[in-house]
Amino acid sequence: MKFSTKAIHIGQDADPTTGATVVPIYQTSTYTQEEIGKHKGYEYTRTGNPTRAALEQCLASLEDAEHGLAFASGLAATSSVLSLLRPGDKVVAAADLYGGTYRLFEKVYRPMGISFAYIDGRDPDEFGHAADSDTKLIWIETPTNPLLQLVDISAVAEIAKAKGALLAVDNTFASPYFQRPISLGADVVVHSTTKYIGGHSDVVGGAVITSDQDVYEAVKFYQNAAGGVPGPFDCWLTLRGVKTLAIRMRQHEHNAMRVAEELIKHPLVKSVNYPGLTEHPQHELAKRQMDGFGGMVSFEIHGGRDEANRFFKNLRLFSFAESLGGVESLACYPPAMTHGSIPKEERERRGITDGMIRLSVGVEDIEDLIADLKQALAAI
Ligand code: P1T
Repeated sequence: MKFSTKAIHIGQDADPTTGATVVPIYQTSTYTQEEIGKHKGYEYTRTGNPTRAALEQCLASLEDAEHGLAFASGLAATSSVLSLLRPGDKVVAAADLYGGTYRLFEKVYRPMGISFAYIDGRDPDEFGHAADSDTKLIWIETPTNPLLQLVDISAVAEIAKAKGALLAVDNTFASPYFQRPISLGADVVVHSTTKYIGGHSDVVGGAVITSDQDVYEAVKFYQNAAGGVPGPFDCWLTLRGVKTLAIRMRQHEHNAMRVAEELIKHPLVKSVNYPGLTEHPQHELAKRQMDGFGGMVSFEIHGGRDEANRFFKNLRLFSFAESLGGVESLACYPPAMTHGSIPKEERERRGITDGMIRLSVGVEDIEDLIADLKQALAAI
């Protein structure tokens, strides 16, 4: 079955009791059991819920994987993968990553005795150099947030295998429509389903997807034991979003490409990060490991915080907001927003300067979006 069909059908058979064509919202915390130890497969919604199960099956199939587990947020999903680690274990992570993930690593898991080494993910050899016998997990995003750098998933998967570490890929920016890391050798995929998968900026959620039975069982145990599960209505909203993922992603990409091409010509723009541009240093890798380039664009302006602020204040269509992946276009200022939890020196060392702007290009009419960006740049 092909992607768009799976998005609409997997996990979404007609409801066995009523025939409802659309998976119902099973808004119940508990299930009446027939006798001790005899029930219809569900006991308590933290442990399992049919609406959540539908979403989990659908997401697993979209990533060409065996198992999916849904969480209350992307960070809850990330945390469930980190729960596999024990004090003394080490994580090697590509340095460019969502600020909240960095905060979770540094402020929650490092004090618990896990160590984190950050390397330039663009060079696969760096993972090999940084990984030692304590390394249990390699963590990457690709494309990265916010610099749109790429990590070679197959190359890093081989290194992870040789070192006996798991490779986890945060696939939020690409979405499974454009990239399926498990097919490229990754062990675990994490999503903030808040973004492209939900697609309408109206629900927060996360997912862990894997074909590794041991990882699945450990993360499922954690999901039930720690309890960071999404409610049935949130699962239903996310599943509703998933149905149109393919057509939305195609339009996001089409619009992002046009935006990147316009920005790169603009005199006030210093540089543009978009994997679809032939100028992107990893454009060839993008073509190899992705089926498309996505809807995220970041760029640096000639100027700093004040100029960026004038740009944001003058936008009319793009909302100045955190998050990404919804149908509406958003503009964000990583140094103070998504990556504000990374100390300034560390942030700048990683290339997130005060002139950096990130766009989540939505699916509105492209001429309107370009006109909005041009008039806001003119106000700088
Ligand atoms: O917000 P939450 O659903 O918990 O997801 C966290 C997360 C994980 N991974 C990536 C790549 C992300 O971008 C995020 C959340 N990011 C934003 C809110 C943002 O604006 O970048």
